[in-house]
Amino acid sequence: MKIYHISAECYPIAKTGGLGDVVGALPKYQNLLGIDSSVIMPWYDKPFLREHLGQEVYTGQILQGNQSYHFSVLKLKKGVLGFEVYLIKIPGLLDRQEVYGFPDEVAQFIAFQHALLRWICDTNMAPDLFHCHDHHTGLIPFFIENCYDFQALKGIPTVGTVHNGQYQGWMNWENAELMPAFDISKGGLLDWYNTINPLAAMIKCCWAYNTVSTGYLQELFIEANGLEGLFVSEKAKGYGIINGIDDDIWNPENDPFIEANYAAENLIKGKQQNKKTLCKQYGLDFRLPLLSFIGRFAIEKGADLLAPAIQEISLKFKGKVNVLILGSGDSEIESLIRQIQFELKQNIAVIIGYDERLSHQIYASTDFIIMPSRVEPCGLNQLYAMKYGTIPIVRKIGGLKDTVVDLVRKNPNGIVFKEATVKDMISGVRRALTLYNDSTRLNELRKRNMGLDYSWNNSAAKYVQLYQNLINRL
Ligand code: NHF
Repeated sequence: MKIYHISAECYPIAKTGGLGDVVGALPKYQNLLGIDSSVIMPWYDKPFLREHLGQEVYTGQILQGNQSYHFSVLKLKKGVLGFEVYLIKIPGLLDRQEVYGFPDEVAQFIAFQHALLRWICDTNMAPDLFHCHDHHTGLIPFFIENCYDFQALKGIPTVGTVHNGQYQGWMNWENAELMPAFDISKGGLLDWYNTINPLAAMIKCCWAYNTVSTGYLQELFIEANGLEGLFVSEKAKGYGIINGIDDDIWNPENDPFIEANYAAENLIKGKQQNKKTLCKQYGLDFRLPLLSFIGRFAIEKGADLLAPAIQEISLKFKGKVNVLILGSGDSEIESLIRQIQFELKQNIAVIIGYDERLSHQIYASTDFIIMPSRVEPCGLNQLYAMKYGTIPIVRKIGGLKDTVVDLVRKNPNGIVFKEATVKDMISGVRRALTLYNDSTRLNELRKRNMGLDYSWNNSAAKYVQLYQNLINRL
């Protein structure tokens, strides 16, 4: 079985969030199950690629409106990632350092999808199934069925994974001109309320869609940034498959980024040593409980609640807890967090930016990870946290609800609070501090969390089963 994952991100080549982690791990675990799973992604001007790029496998040309673009398909050197990666390089469009945020993003992702299908058609490289990730690749199921140039691919099954339904890739109808010629009578499949909506097109045209947790799937039926009706009407082909974590990268026993490696047997000593180093680096007293947030400063992640919650923590639990924040994003949220740091000075560390190495060090050192998300399709941070013997404090939503079991329930692994409000966050923190003072229970929980299996093994097999079912339908 030959599968192509099509994605804008793939760790460690390019990652801005969880999508990169998933696409950087899932194909590897699927190959271990005996299928042939590879990734097709845009080429970026990144150091990792300069170092590991192999040969060019194809050159071609596409037309966008009146503009013609040459493109090439490059392959990553064999054996670098445990799966093949093909990179689409289009000088003038897909040749930049950053993944997102350009004014011509619409043209970039249309060209990416167009070029990769052109190459596959021309080289008889057709897979048994296309697995598309998020709206950047959402036009593929439509293109292969309705574009005159891709008739050879018609009828190949497609799976569309929704990692985040908030972003849909909306574009106005003038952009249809940038697409490869398609059967205009099928144009309605691209449309959602008079705009081209690639995520909607993906849901309408793919053979099956899934979200990255069952909890999130249920939530999308009620609230999906305008697409809830569509998710409901296509419910029969919708699945929830929880993400896993890549144990080769996220494992305190051999993580090269952390000061002291540790396993469940010596977790107290190991975490303690890592915590001492991290706290020293940021001027925090390591004897106090450490509460951390890692992630994007976005409303969706509840990051706007951090500054007022820290304020409240400093009043209610003055000198009793340290808070550490690593993240970047919304500039308003960022400045509120900086301001609170400036005002408090004590018991707080803020690192603005994205730092993969530091994030590993935080999971290994911190006592608690807090996630006050308003929307959380799966959430990976709580899974990384557990793997490092850290206790997650999460809002009861999406994948967090599916993976974190509160202290009062059977087989707990964390603390769950109900609403994305400062009040509920504080009650979670209060319970965390009580737990911290009960070291026997705390260590029991930490140990249990380290033993939980959130690896990709189960979920990779679920996807393979889904592929098989779709292929069998042919
Ligand atoms: O885990 C990867 C990630 C999810 O909850 C996460 C999110 C984006 O918001 O599937 O995608």
